[in-house]
Amino acid sequence: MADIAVVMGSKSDLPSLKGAFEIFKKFGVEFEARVISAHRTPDEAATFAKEAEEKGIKVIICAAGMAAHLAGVIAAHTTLPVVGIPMASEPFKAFDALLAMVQMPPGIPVATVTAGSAGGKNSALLAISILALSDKVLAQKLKDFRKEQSDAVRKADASIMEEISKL
Ligand code: RP5
Repeated sequence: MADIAVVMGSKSDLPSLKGAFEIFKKFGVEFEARVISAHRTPDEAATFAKEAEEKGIKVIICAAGMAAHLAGVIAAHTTLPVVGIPMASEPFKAFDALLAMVQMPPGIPVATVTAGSAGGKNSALLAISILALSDKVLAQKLKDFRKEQSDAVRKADASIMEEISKL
């Protein structure tokens, strides 16, 4: 049973989500991925959101670009936490999608992360931190992950002068 659902507005959004799926695999979190469009398949968007909680999903991540209504529409039909990732498109890059996601009217929140692949990775970590509130094993894995990151920076710090001397 999936704890986390990742919904993308188009299959063209998939490359930006690679980091999210890598994080889920690293943490051993069950997820499901769907392609559902707020505009092209609006009935599926509403049905998915209405049924998600009963299916056992705890967090929904939505990736969409352009007039990015997907996360807001999903959030309108469920009280589960919804995380939005703005996707880049022409001509405004991800700025249009960012505003569409972050500017939700009060009462229907969407936790919006940054655009693109960094947003994909952070959406996964944010969703896992929500699950970790009631899962001690996941909470420890998050702490271990942070330590791994810190150790990598310390390692880079220890060798940076030597690297520069070789330039
Ligand atoms: C949005 O429009 C999708 O999320 C995608 O980011 C963007 C373009 O979709 P495609 O034309 O590539 O299907 O709905």
